[in-house]
Amino acid sequence: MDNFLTSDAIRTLFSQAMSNMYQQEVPQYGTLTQLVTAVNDRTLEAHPELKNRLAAADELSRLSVERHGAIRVGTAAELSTLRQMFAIMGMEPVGYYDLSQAGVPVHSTAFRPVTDRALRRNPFRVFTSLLRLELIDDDALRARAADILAARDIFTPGCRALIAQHQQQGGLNATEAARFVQEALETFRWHAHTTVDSATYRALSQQHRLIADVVCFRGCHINHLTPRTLDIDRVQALMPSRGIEPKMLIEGPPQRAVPILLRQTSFKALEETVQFNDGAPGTHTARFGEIEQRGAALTPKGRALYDRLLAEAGSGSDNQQHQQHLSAVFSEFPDDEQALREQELAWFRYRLTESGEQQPPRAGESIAQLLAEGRLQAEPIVYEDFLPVSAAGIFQSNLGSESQARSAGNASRADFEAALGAPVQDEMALYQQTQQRSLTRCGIA
Ligand code: OOG
Ligand code: NI
Repeated sequence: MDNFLTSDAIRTLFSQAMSNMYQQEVPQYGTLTQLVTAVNDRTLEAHPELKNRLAAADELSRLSVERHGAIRVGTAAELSTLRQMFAIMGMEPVGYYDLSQAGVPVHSTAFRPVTDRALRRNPFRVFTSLLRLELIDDDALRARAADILAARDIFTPGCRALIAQHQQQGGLNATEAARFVQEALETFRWHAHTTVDSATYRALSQQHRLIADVVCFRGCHINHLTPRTLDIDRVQALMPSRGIEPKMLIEGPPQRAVPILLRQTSFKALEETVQFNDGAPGTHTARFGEIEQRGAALTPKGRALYDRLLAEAGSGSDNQQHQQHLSAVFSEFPDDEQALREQELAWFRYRLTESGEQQPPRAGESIAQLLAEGRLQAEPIVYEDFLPVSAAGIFQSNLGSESQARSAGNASRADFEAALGAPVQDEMALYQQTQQRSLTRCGIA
């Protein structure tokens, strides 16, 4: 009756609008997406079985929309309004990431769809960081930064009005949704004029380049978008041939027969000209492009093994060597689906095969037995979240080598949730529920 658009449809409009805006603002991102498409096409051609598998899972259409982005905000009020804005697009805060351990003065969550259906429609997520001003050790500068942030409004009046309207009427029709997307986009647009003079910018930047990035602008510019690649190693290797400078290392686990979690790499943030409000010209380095390749979501046990092996492997300064070393260290991590399942290292989605439909599971029959008889199929659940060590690596690669170690602030999830105005969801609980629901649907208790 109300003709409201679904939140999935609004999220898709929004991610498309963001992608268009960012490709215009950062042409090198457009070049990266072209390279990704070329490599994806080649990979699909070379691996027809992969193409069939993706087509069967209805993933081929999802391939080109598989994107995430990232933003950084300065105040609790900004974070809480963002939560309400993203809710309209079916994106909820999932997970808590403490990056202060890695010398980055922020903590973060991911706004993302949470249901199977919504993830299938469009998995677009936004990695959202809140600056921790309390980690600035200079009192006067901290107060100055807080004043500057208090004086700005990163949301347009139109955006605020549409958020309120959505909350009152429970949805937005097509016209309202289109306006909402346009208004919301303004929050993430780049501004080449800073809100501060050059001296203030320099002072904040000397504390930490990230602080200047969050505090000195009118909005919280989107700092990267991330398409999905089917062959991250190849895109990393080919970036220079397209005039793109990749970061040193691919983050995350090594290449495997059964991919796990998330592998990511990016090109280095570009140095862009800005104008300070005292008229002085300068440059600012914040925006880049990234690619991702996702694999199986791990159980707490699998994740503990991943974290241990990753720490053991350490990091390197040459990607090929690093990947070889990672592969050697990760030989301890089982690399076939059956082992991952039997050792409860990864989450799985179960479905009945045709013969399983004809001869449904009976009480007392085990999952292993049903799988062996070909009545049940198991498929790893895709990891939909982020990795703090990888995220820190991405941040660091854009902060230059001079980034100072922070007094390692304690993880402060309670502070973050207070600022957000809501708890963040536990990603492990979401995966566990997805697995459990699939078993229930198969008639397995
Ligand atoms: C976010 C960096 C983290 C990822 O994909 O892990 C990130 C940022 O630079 O604001 O995007
Ligand atoms: Ni990212």
